[in-house]
Formats: sequence, structure tokens, C-alpha cells
Amino acid sequence: MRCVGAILLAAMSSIAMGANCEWVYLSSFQSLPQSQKWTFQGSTASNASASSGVLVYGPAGTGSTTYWDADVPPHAMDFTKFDWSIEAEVRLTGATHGNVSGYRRGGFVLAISDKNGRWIIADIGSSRLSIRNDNTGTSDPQVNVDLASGFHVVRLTAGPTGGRLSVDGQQLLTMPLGTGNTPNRANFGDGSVLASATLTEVKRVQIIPAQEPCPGDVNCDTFVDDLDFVTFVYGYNLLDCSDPAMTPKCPADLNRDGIVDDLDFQLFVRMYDVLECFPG
Ligand SMILES: [Ca+2]
Ligand SMILES: [Ca+2]
Repeated sequence: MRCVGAILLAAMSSIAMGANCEWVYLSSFQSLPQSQKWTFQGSTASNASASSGVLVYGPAGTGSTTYWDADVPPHAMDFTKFDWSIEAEVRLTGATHGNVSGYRRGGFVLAISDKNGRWIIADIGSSRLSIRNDNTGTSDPQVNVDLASGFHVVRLTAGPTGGRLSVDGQQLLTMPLGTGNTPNRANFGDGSVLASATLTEVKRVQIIPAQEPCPGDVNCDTFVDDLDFVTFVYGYNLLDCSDPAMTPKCPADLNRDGIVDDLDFQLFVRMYDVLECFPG
């Protein structure tokens, strides 16, 4: 063990720590997702630009793809443990949705897959959405929603109770998770060569874990080190997770019992000794 006690004294500050383990793309920064911890994985950029403060791309045709994948650390997402969501604030013009060549596809996709390839995908068009847990999806749940006339928040969640889709906070579709997909994926955009969209506008996309994927790793750099310890001590001093001054989601409460006490400290020290969250 390293000299935790000395750091404990040094870290007794009252500085509120921010930053939970979320991957956020904000187009208001006027940069493309690949400048904000996402990787472009499409076949064409489709004139993507965020210079106006909104990410716009299109037309995105059939036969090509335009999408981005969040750089979530390998092994971080495990849908058997707790929920993970991918949420996008979008407006879709001319985004197709329907069954094509035996596959249901939409011009905008949200997809999420954990470290063991458990997954769910939302296929989204300008006027209809569906979710699926296999490649074809032709008879999977779907619902009509107008996503063309304004910006809406579409959220796809995967976790121990399965997959679910909501729009503007209202849950619309549910489905069990699929298995056997490529592990560790969390992406958005035109991910299908069977669908298209005239114009896609994105204000924000966010990967939201229900809790910190690596206990103690508050800044989500996959290491539990002194930077995280500062946040832990801040929470330890406040004690009560319901304290308004507590860091959002109370990340120092590692055993999730609502208070930050010595039990959490023991867990933190254990993680601090291991240091690396997702080895191998
Ligand atoms: Ca860390
Ligand atoms: Ca606790």
C-alpha cells in the first residue's frame, strides 16, 4: 500500500469535484466527435461539420456509413451489473425507417454493446423508431414518433433488466438484450448501408453509466490514483450522499449505501492498490 494517510491529510480540501464517468459529445464546442473522445468509424464523413454549434451531416446515402463510437475503456461496460445508456438530442430530416432486403434499418442508429457482446440497437427514422436484438429485426418492437419537426432526446438503455428506448423521457419500447455482438461498442450516426438520411442534426450525445464502472475511478481515466483520491476525501468529509454539496452521483460511496464512511474507504484503498481498473 502506498502512503494513503499522508495523501488523506494533504487532500482535505473543500473543492467540489465534478466529472463523473460519462462520455459526452457536445456540438456547441464546434468540434467534431473525434475531437471529443469519440472515434469516427464510418465509410464517409457525409460533409459532417459542427462549425455552426450543431453537428450536421448529410446527405448520408445507402451503401455508406457515417457514425462515431465512444472511446469507452475495454471491459468497462457490463450490462449484467447495471444500466448503461446512450442518449442523443437530434433532429432527423428524411431519415428512412423500414424493412429493406430482409433487414429493418433506420437512417440514424444508436447502438450499445458491453464487454461480452450483450447488445441492443435502436433504428431511428424521421417518423418511426424500433429496437432490435438480432441482425434482421423485421418483427421487433416499433413506434411512430415525429423526430423531424424539432429536436428530441432519444435514449437507449441496456442493463440487467434488458433494453429499453425512450423519447423525451417517456419509455416507449422494451426488449431483451441480444448476445454475440462485437464487444464494447457505443455509437451513433448512420450506421447502416441499407438506410439513409437527407440531413442529420445532433446537439449532444452522451454515454451514461448508472454508476461509476470502476469503483473509485471518478475521473474515468481507468486508473484509481491520487486524482480520484481527492474526490474520495471530499465525499468522505461530507459523509451523506444527499448533501447538496456532494459530487453528483456520490462516486465516493463505493458500496452504494448512501453514506461515505470507513467501509467505502476500505474499498477505495483496495482499488487504489490495484491501480488499474480494467487490466488486460
Ligand atoms: Ca482515475
Ligand atoms: Ca458507503
